[in-house]
Amino acid sequence: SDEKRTKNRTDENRTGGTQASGEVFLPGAPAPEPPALEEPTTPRHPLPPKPDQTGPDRRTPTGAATDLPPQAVAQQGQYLTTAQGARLPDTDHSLKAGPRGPVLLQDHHLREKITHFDHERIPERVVHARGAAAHGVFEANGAAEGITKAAFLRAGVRTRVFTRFSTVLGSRGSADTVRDTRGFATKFYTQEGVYDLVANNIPVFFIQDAIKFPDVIHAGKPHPDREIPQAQSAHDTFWDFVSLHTEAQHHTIWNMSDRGIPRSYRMMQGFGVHTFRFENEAGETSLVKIHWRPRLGTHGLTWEEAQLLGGKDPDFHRRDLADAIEAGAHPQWDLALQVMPDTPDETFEGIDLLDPTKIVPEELCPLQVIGTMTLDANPSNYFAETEQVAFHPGHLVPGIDVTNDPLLQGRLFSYLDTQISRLGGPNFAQLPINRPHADVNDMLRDGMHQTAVHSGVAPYHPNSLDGGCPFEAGAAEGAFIEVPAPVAESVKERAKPASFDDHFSQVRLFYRSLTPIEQQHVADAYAFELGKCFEENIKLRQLRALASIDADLCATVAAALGVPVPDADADVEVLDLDPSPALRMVGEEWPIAGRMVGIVADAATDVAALEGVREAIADAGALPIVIAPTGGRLGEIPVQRSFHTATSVELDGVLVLAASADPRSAQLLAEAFRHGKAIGVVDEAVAGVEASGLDTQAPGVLTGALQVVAAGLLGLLPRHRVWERLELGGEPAV
Ligand code: HDE
Repeated sequence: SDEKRTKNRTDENRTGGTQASGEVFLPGAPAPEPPALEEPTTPRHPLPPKPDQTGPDRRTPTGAATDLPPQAVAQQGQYLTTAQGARLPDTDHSLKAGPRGPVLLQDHHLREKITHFDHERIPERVVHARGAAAHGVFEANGAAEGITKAAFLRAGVRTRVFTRFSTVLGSRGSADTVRDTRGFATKFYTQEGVYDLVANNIPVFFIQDAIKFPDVIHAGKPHPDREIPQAQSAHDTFWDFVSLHTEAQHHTIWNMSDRGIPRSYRMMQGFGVHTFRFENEAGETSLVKIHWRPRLGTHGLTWEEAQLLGGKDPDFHRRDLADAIEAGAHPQWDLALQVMPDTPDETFEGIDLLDPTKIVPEELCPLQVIGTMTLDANPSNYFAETEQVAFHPGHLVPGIDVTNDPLLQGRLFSYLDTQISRLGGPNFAQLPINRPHADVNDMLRDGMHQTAVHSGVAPYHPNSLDGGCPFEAGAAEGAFIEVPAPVAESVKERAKPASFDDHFSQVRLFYRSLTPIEQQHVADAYAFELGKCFEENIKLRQLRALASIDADLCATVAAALGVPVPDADADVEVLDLDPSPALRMVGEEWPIAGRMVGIVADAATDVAALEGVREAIADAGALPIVIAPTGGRLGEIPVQRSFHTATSVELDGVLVLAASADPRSAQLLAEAFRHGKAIGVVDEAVAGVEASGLDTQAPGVLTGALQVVAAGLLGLLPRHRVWERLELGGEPAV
């Protein structure tokens, strides 16, 4: 029955899934019958290994790090056993003195089962607790060869990767679509050891020194008395901190932009934040900022969409990633570098490269693409992989080294430290997801959860008893040797350089680089977040910071809060830097792979026309979703959403073949309209949808014959939204 279940899941969902129930079917696929779930009957042996339960080490073509058979990592075989392998006759009844009698302490199976269950949870991450991940491959194009000797960046080298996306503030069960920074951490299983790129979707950070990390996180986490609000920055402690601590203003304005509510993990940039030091074969070094560029573009949700999704589908981003991969729409990112000279002062165009609250605008230092990552496989087991993966910015390979950025230096300590408590000891590198694909020959021994059976008698260096093995490598053997970067002669002090002092010029640069609709969303976000604060002084202090950023922004937010516009702090000097158009998210066109188009139909719809339009949508790379008043089928075509389960917020466009007087249909269209979604209405349905209140004359609402409307709608999707409609005030301001 397991085999059957796996098969059902795979065959049907692979054809284009976007719904938990797996009710997504691309046209042309055989009309699926409701899956016949075989009732379990007689034990069979041996069952074939489940295809998706091999460890990550087996996903690499370059060799496994373990000899464990797949059966060892998942339940397999004929009969249920205890953890010791004894076969069990009954796992549903405790051993009792008579059927109603007291339960006997003697019942080992009961105690083993419950005890194991009692310890199933491990502590969640102190930050980035909520996440979703996928396996993939990174292929280098060789453009980095002159900059770094890292072997995995040589032309054509393919390296298996595992990427975990996350929110920062919320607990493990919190909603995906909250306003927050997103983590974007990638483990490269290179032949020179694991390289972790532990990035965020925002290129700057709240603080300039790691010693303040507990402060900013305590301020952002729920209030310690009531433990609310969950996964939100819209509360007093957060705004208290960032308004007092102005170096946080840059990161905060990025959070207030639509980047704080991404449309999808697949549509996020990633940034290494810090500057890294790369070294090439000749020993020449460069200072480098690292970027991930999504092939699908960088897109946000609207605020109302994010709110609706928080209730209707709190797993929206997790589902979106898993479904897209399962449907074959494998997301891709280009890895790109900003390469700057390694000068003694470690600055570029006046920007201190050790200051993690500063970007280097792409217009000043263009990106060079050095390879592409494709995420092509979902994890088989959330706990074993997504939960137990452990990233560390100190997992480096020859050719990539750190700088003295004081934030990065603190991170180098923090990750291993937190993982020892989260993963219960120092041996988590032996977990399948964390195992390097390079040979490991360490002299680390024993400790909690040691699973290796080390041989040899001399786990020390130097030794003669084990023949001196293992030996130290030199540069020629690919050793990781720190770049001998000079350290300035100085005195010990708790201080920061004057070049870290400008907390506002780049914040203004960010705001003034945005398009008007993006700026409006920023203002709306501040108005909402500060509106949720109770302390008047905190609001006023933050408004004063906004006054230094942009007077109009400050005035708009002050008006929404109903408080007077404060003067900017006369002591704060703000430069008018050139805007950076690269910071905008609006204005270009992007591939539509995995975009969802709802098709509203009913029993009277011409089934051949419906099938034709589904094919057209699928051929364009998007996913058609059939919506009808009830579940079931229209002809042979399965209905994927009924009016009960359909929601506008999962759709990127809506095509109406049949108008309905049902208020849920009207609501779906009204929301799609407010959120700037492309809408197509066939001639026969125009009167009906107008009667339900939709303005069919508005931008991005297309009417006409089915083929024309469908083609027009597909033509609008690459823009992400019909921005003109939002600019007309489609969505309520706050
Ligand atoms: Fe992290 N961060 N961080 N962080 N971080 C963690 O490590 C920390 C920072 C980032 O999916 C923790 O294993 C300090 C910047 C990601 O598993 C912890 C400082 C950036 C993830 C930690 C920072 C990040 C983490 C919690 C300031 C972007 C999730 C659990 C000095 C460049 C990784 C864990 C995953 C996780 C510490 C700042 C990215 C506590 C002290 C800047 C993507 O060690």
